[in-house]
Amino acid sequence: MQQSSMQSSEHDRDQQQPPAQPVSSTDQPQVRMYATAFCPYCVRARRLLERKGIAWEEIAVDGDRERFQEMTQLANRTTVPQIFVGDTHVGGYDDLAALDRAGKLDPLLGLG
Ligand SMILES: N[C@@H](CCC(=O)N[C@@H](CS)C(=O)NCC(=O)O)C(=O)O
Repeated sequence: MQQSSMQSSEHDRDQQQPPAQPVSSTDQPQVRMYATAFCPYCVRARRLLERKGIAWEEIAVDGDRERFQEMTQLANRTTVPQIFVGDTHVGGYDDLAALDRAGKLDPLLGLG
């Protein structure tokens, strides 16, 4: 499977591994997605972000209680995915897709 996101976890941080891909360019706000590996909404969100051709930071909350709590505090929601663009909390996949349908996602991502 092609991986276009950077997995972030305690293990990665301990290993001091460089990101697999650039997290953001100068023109684009940082995109962060709290997610689990196989949840269908996370898969859909990844596909949408891939279609946009952007890089994002993925924060794996599978079995990571601290990261999951961090997500619920930041998003005030307990479902995955939770997506942030810069300081803006977009929400889950449905919110991301709705923003795209409304033509508001590209400007938020600094595209076009
Ligand atoms: N409307 C939400 C649905 C997200 C959702 O239901 N995610 C599932 C995993 S695919 C989940 O977190 N379930 C746990 C729960 O409902 O507490 C979205 O589009 O992101």
